[in-house]
Amino acid sequence: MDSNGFLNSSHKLHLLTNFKYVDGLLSDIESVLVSSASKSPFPKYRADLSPVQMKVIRDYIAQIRAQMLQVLKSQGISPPEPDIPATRSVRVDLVFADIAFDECRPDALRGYGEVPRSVIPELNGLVEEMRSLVRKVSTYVAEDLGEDFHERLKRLESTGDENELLKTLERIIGDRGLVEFRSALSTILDRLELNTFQVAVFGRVSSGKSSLLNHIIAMDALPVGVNPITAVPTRIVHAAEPRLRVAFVDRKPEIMEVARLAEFVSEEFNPGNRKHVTRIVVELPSNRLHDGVVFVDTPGLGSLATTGAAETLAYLPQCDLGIVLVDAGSTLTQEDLSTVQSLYQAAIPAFLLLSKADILSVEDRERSVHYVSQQISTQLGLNVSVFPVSTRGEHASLLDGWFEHEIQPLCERHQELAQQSTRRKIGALREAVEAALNVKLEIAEEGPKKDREHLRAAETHLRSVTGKFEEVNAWSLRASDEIRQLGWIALSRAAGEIADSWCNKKTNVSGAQEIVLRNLTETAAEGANQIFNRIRDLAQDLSNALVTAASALDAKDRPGHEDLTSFVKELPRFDPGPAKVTLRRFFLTILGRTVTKRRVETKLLKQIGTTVDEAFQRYGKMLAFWCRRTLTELHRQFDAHADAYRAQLERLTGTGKTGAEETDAIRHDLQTLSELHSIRPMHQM
Ligand SMILES: Nc1nc2c(ncn2[C@@H]2O[C@H](COP(=O)(O)OP(=O)(O)OP(=O)(O)O)[C@@H](O)[C@H]2O)c(=O)[nH]1
Ligand SMILES: [Mg+2]
Repeated sequence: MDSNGFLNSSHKLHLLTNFKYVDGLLSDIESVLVSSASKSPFPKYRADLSPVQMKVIRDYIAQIRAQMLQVLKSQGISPPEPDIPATRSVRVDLVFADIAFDECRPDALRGYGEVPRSVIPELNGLVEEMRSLVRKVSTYVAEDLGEDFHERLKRLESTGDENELLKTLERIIGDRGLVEFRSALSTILDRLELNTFQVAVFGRVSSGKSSLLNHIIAMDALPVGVNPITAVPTRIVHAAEPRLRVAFVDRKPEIMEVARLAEFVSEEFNPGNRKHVTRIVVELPSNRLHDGVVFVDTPGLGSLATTGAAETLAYLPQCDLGIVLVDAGSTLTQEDLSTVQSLYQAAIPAFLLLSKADILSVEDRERSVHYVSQQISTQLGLNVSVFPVSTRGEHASLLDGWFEHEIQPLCERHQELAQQSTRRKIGALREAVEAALNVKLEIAEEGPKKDREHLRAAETHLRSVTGKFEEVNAWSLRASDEIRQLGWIALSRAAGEIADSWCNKKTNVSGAQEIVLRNLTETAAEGANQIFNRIRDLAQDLSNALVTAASALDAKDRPGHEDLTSFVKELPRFDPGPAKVTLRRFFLTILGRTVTKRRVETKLLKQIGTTVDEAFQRYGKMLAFWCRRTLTELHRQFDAHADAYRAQLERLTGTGKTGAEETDAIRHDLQTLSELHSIRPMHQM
């Protein structure tokens, strides 16, 4: 200590170090106190402290801390600022939790002996459920907390009655820990916030999607170019000031200038979405965005497509109106047809635009429009409106005219429908929350259910089908990959059939062409049907499990039997490409079938080997997209019900206790909800 009564810097450091150590010990004691009150199933300490003792210990801890601070202050020592963000620490722990659950997979257990086959689906399901929960917490922590439900609701003041009920639901979900309803609430808020009528633009790479949207919003906001450009779906919405919102898988969303869009959206600066962007929203003060319209620019489809194409396909069923662009300078492909078909199957109205119409003469334009309409009608049996458009010079009036006459009126009408649909969703959420509260109350009053067997069975059933997702996903990706190699098998089959008929002197030249095409199509269809059946079976199993759970719980939002299978929609068509063969029957057929077959095979390989191989490669890729899209959609639809059922089942079969205070609070919540009569679910409207 110097003559002024102050310690030197080494003394101060020593003091600070020891105080920090003591504070660490006090934190340990605090965690002992917390743990004796915690609901951990693996408590470390026996709860031998009385509530009074705990309180007194806490008070002493507070006093020791206050005095340490006092001493430090008197010596002019300021405690250092913490530099580890709590969110980071929580997320690191969650990563380890995720790994630990993954280590419980049947595969990982094999090292300790064979796992009985009958247990595997349930075990897989258990791991899947646990990891999904861990991931949900992690995503929640990564979200910008400023973007929390509460804040979002505050910004939605104008939604009137619905807002009041939503606020109440948000509070109850938070207060009562009903985390299973967070995703439903989030979906409703998404819809309300975007107030959405989502008009999405689809089409092959470089068909002019981004240019079209730039013209509509009268701003060069989206990057355009000749190579594949757009890599991440981009939403464009109206706002008073221009700004860009980018959300990421692994960190908080960022707000920035619209000029930085290309850094996140383009294949050049964000190849394969390396920056892990989950959502891009461009806010612009454009007049055409006024009526709650959201335009969505999507990554291009087709053989040149980037990884973003899978995301485009996954997003497709969610839009309200689809615009499919076909470059006037190229021909209509199978891919274009299948995009139109997917929209139709998802009951989404579609327009087909012949883009870059400026490169065609007026007559050619008309001819092309006629040709495209006819192709769609003959190949898909659909009537889709086709319009020529352009973004160049005076030709842009085509695009403006189409937008004013076709799109604006639809947007206006749709707003009413969107509002009705949101009201129904809010009503359904309210019912589900009420059901959860009633169960909590029932358990508190009467204790856990006695006849738990059928509840447990429903729980196990749900878990086992959840486990099948992983299995079917891996299997179907492998199967679509195998289809890519089937080209030569199809040709070999065709060669065998041609050889047979030649040796029997039956087939003429045109017959060979027909045999080849039939074999190519049949081989592709066999592989594809296997995949289709397996995924449809899964959908059926999932539906059954949901129905079992719903009836065990006597739930009102019971899904129909057909519900999930209807998401397994028709497979993409196989397109053999220009597989034209010219074969002439030769006299060596007298040498027998084997020689003839080999000879035909060689000819086929030479003439169409590459084309066929490419066709199967392409088809395999399309099927892999289809599988991913279908399974993602199934998972989403399944979880929409299953999350709430699992939580209810767990409540009914678990050992959780509810205190008297909590019971009163639940009663009060139920009362508040019943007083808010303004929103009634669908079946009561
Ligand atoms: N002649 C003509 N060219 C156009 C028109 N619209 C777009 N282009 C050109 O077509 C190319 C591709 O345009 P983009 O708007 O980037 O196409 P995209 O469909 O968004 O492409 P991806 O994002 O890669 O899928 C660019 O070179 C544009 O200049 C048009 O109306 N007429
Ligand atoms: Mg683009």
